[in-house]
Amino acid sequence: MESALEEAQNITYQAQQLASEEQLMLYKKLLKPRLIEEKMLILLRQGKISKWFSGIGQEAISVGVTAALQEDEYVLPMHRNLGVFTTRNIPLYRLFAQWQGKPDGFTKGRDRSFHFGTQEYRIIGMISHLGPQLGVADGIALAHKLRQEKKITAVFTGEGGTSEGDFHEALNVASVWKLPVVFCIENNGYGLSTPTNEQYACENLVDRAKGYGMEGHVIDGNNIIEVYTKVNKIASDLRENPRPVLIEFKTFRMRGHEEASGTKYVPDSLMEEWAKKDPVENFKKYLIAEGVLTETEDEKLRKALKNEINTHLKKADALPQIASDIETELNDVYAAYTPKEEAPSQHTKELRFIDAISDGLKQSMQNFPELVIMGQDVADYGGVFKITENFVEEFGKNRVRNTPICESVIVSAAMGLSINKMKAVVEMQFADFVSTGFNPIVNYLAKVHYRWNQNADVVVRMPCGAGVGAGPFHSQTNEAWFTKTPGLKVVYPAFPVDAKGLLISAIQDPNPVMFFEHKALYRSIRQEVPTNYYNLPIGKAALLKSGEQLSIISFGAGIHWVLEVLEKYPEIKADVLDLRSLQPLDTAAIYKTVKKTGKVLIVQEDTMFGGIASEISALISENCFTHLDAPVCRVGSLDTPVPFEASLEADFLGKKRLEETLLKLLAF
Ligand SMILES: Cc1ncc(C[n+]2csc(CCOP(=O)(O)OP(=O)(O)O)c2C)c(N)n1
Ligand SMILES: [Mg+2]
Repeated sequence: MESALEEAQNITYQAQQLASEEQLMLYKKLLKPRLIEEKMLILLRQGKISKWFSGIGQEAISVGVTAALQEDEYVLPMHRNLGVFTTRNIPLYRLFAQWQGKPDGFTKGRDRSFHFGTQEYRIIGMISHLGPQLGVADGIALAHKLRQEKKITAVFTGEGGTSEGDFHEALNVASVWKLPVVFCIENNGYGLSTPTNEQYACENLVDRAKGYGMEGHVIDGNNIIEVYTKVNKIASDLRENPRPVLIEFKTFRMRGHEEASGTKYVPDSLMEEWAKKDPVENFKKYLIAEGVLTETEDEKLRKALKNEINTHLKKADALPQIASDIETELNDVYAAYTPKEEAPSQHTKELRFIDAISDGLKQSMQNFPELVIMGQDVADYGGVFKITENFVEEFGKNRVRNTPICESVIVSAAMGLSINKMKAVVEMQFADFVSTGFNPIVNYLAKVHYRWNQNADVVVRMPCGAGVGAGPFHSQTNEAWFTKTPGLKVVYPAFPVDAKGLLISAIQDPNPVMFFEHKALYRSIRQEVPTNYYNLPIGKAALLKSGEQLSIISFGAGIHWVLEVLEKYPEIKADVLDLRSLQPLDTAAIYKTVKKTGKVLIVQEDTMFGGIASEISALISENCFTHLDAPVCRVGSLDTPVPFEASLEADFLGKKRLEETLLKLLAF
């Protein structure tokens, strides 16, 4: 006869250092997600829930890691980590309401499954793209470190997710900055249908720790005692000596990627081998063998948990569904915010465009002690355009942070700073390079308020634009990549006074702002700029010139092209509207000028097709049709990449076609 103890040998527990109560506490926490999942599988078969990513067989990792953290330490789980949520004792009806898309969940029906965060429980859920999570953990840990709080942050990824660039970027940054992050890889053998030998070629994923200069551990992910005691020890150490640690938890995915997709591609032998290592059953047998638990007590425990689950399910079922209301949906895209007006001073100083930006940034750093600037070469070097020159002397290297070359994880880290009560300005060295940070901007920063009411207090500075012979990768003005993404604000000043006041506003605003700075204006445009800390409203255009013949609408360098042409033709009487912000767009000012003149020319530096000019043109056609005396005209650059050679670039730029188009429109 096989004794209970022999069966338990599938996993060797070394629980001696834990009191019986602590072992029982872990068992209860381990059992809870298992029983919830068993219930979910029944509901799934009944068609009562839609999608389910099972964590059966992996519970010891979620539960052990979360139990080792302090309650106010952030944990960033993935799609199989139900045990994180239950260990933090979220009332179950709220989880059920979340999965049912009800208002008592965490996303008002806007995002499904575990795609949510909750500050109340210090859980920051994933976005579908997996990787950004890791950089967000860096940012949260950075905030703790800057405030000298002895707190760690734990973040999860599957072994599949480790192939994403974000994994490498996040580990590297955490190591360079010595951030107290516990990176937890749940290696469950598969990423959807892809086995580990098609995912990576090193022996253990933890071997990568060495390459990033951090320590790594392999832990048996099915052994709750090992997970809990080892993570506990690591966590205590990291709180005192902040640094990142990589842990590879070996485990196995016992069900399909999601319930509908099955496990046909998984060899039976593997399933059988791992079934013997079930984390719940083995621990139960161990506790019984050790006399810590009896069968009767286990029965009682299961009954109590099932009762809790059923009671909460009933409660969730009885809760009302969402009553869709379009106004509420639109209002929740951005965090509500009314800026406190800071008037410009009478006292001014002549500044170049670049100095005005630097001035606004410096005064913002003085005004917000929680503001951090991050970017390549921004510290001692002062940034490639010298915007942050001498900032280190005043604010120190903690707040003016040089970053490795990894836009994606720096944007994600900025998100993490915001989650942990700080503010961030990220400098793209050139706006073109935002493409490698695109994902977290359009998918994380832009959507986070709508999804779970978390603001992204981040400004991304975008030195952009052509006319300086810099070629296809240092010349783009890529505002249209962002104006079409709900959740982002897009600001694009053309003058020093606006640049300073709008940058200050952008930093004050709790929403994510893409701040475009045209490089060609940096050292060519000067103005008397108020010396104080003042702000200007985002979303308000400025009427630069007034005339009856036509309206010219533009922004950024385009405005200066327009003013130059009008200087050549002083007889032309035009309204010139400088948009200053593209999102929100001052449609009232646009309609007003169009209705006044009946003719409109929209000028942008970006390539023509699909640019903001097209959107403005459509709005005018729809809203001012009866006032128009001519077709809405656009000037934009050629639909080619930006060439570097001077004559090619001159032909590329819309400026080349501005005068001709303007005269044609006037003559219409
Ligand atoms: C960027 C991106 N690519 C692909 C997917 C589709 N996808 C979702 S989960 C997943 C597998 C993830 O595997 P792993 O990281 O090992 O986690 P596991 O599901 O095994 O827990 C894939 C391919 C995605 N969500 N995001
Ligand atoms: Mg996996």
